[in-house]
Amino acid sequence: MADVSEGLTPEVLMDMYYHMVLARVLDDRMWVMNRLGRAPVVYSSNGHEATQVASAFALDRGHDWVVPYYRDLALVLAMGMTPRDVFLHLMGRADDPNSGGRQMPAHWGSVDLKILTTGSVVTTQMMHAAGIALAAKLKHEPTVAMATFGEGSTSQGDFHEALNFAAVMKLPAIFLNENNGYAISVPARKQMAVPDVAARAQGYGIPGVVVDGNDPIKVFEAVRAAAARARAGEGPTLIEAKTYRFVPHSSDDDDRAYRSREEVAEAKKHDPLVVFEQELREQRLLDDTQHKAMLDRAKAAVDDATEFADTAPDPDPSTLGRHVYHEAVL
Ligand SMILES: Cc1ncc(C[n+]2csc(CCOP(=O)(O)OP(=O)(O)O)c2C)c(N)n1
Ligand SMILES: [Mg+2]
Repeated sequence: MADVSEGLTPEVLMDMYYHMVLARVLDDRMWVMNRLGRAPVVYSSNGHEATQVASAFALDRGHDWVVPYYRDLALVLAMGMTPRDVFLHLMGRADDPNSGGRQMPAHWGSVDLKILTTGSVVTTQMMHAAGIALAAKLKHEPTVAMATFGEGSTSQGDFHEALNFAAVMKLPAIFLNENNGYAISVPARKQMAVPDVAARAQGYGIPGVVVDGNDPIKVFEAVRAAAARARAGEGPTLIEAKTYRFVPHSSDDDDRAYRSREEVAEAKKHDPLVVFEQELREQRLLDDTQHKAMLDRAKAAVDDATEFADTAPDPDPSTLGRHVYHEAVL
């Protein structure tokens, strides 16, 4: 963090750090709820927080669209979703703003927050982002659409189609790859024959940028530059944020089957929360008292969300067919 970039005031840096801490604390609690049998499945942003929070902060939040995937807890929090919203969704409650308890956990969606609803089929979100960007271009609106996706998802045909279409049409889209090195148990080297996802941008005639996904400043700068390019009518950018997930793929996965504990311990030396905390301390923006206050604030928000969702009502079974069948059928 040699120089503080434009837009990254001390307040913004601290707010970014708070959202990273909040995501981690919330994520840890989701696992507890799963192991208690209170939440069916968990997909974590644990390890991806810098990439997700900084990319959201680099957008015009409330105006630009994000088209996320299941791993994007920290991203949706940074877009404005609350811990209560997340827990209502996790526990499938009637007031879940994502889907009224109808989608499985980690299927985000909010019209108000400009978060497009998440599909389970990976990489379709890239096409959806291209579609939103096309609509923005046709309507002459200064809107940017950002899709996020894992590196394993880049083996899908949708990756090619979305990048090619967006590039040819010069659409205001950002394709942000969260490269954590694994698609469940499959390492990236078995998934693609090039070391960098970003290298593929060349084939579509658009910029491809590799950034340290554990450094929120680097991610912020890359996404902000891509958003400016998109708004200037110059077309999409492919950004590859290299990061790591510290926990299994989901609460149904046992990662000991495919990666060593030593590898995970080594990766944790670059934990984005620790790296950013150290940077903020060096910049004298954070001290022990503030650090504790921030952790306490996050824990209080997560405690409140847990209790709130735990006692919230389930959806009314008579509404089961809503949005699926005509209601009169039931
Ligand atoms: C089209 C499709 N194929 C397979 C799956 C099953 N699946 C769910 S997540 C996943 C791995 C995706 O890995 P990656 O894109 O690297 O994202 P990560 O979970 O590592 O963030 C797979 C294969 C799916 N949901 N959709
Ligand atoms: Mg992956």
